[in-house]
Amino acid sequence: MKAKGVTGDLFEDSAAVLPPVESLGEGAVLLRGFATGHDEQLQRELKAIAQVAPFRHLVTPTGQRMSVAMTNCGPYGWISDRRGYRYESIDPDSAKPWPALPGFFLDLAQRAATEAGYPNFVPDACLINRYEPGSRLTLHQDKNERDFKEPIVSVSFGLPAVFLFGGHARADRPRRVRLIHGDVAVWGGPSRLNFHGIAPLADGDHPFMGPYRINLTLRRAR
Ligand code: MD6
Ligand code: FE
Repeated sequence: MKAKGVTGDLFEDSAAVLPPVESLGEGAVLLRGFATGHDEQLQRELKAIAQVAPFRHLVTPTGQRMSVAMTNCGPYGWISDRRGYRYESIDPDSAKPWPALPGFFLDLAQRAATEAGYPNFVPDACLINRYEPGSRLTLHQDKNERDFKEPIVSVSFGLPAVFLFGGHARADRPRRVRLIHGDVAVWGGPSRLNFHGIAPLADGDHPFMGPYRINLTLRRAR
């Protein structure tokens, strides 16, 4: 077993020893560490958004409470309730529009999409997922958007997670990809409708995010 210590822990979470760009399949790419170096700004933006549109646990159409807490920013927000999954321009909890998409999020998403080969990405929705240890997201496809030719940009912060990346059928055995603070996955083309999910989050305390993983998924909803 590897000795643990301050440097050992840092190296385990270091992007430097892994390829900075890795293909996850046709049209899907992982940009390791692409979103690092903006921690203070990220903290400010998340706090401001959560003040207007607090994180909440949505229920699925079958009435299950999701273990991941969610909110949104941008013109459209993804929601789930007894009536189904959909995008709405008004936050059902506050009856107000979702908070504006920070320029910082837009810029990050457009730079990542361009890097991945999608230079004309203009997101109009940003779902913000907050995981705590034990939270998970079961295998699903993202198909509430209008145009599946548009990619998705997914940004990970805080605690590490295991991203499950399957195929076009729910039964296809998913590969497991570790995502850490600052990693960005861009997802489109032939893998746009692949099943994917997040394995139950392990215990941990991130030096910046505390006991949470935050994921931003920026999409073109309409
Ligand atoms: C998450 N992500 O990483 C959940 N969907 O917390 C997703 O469900 C997802 O990362 C589509 C494309 C990329 C993703
Ligand atoms: Fe998804």
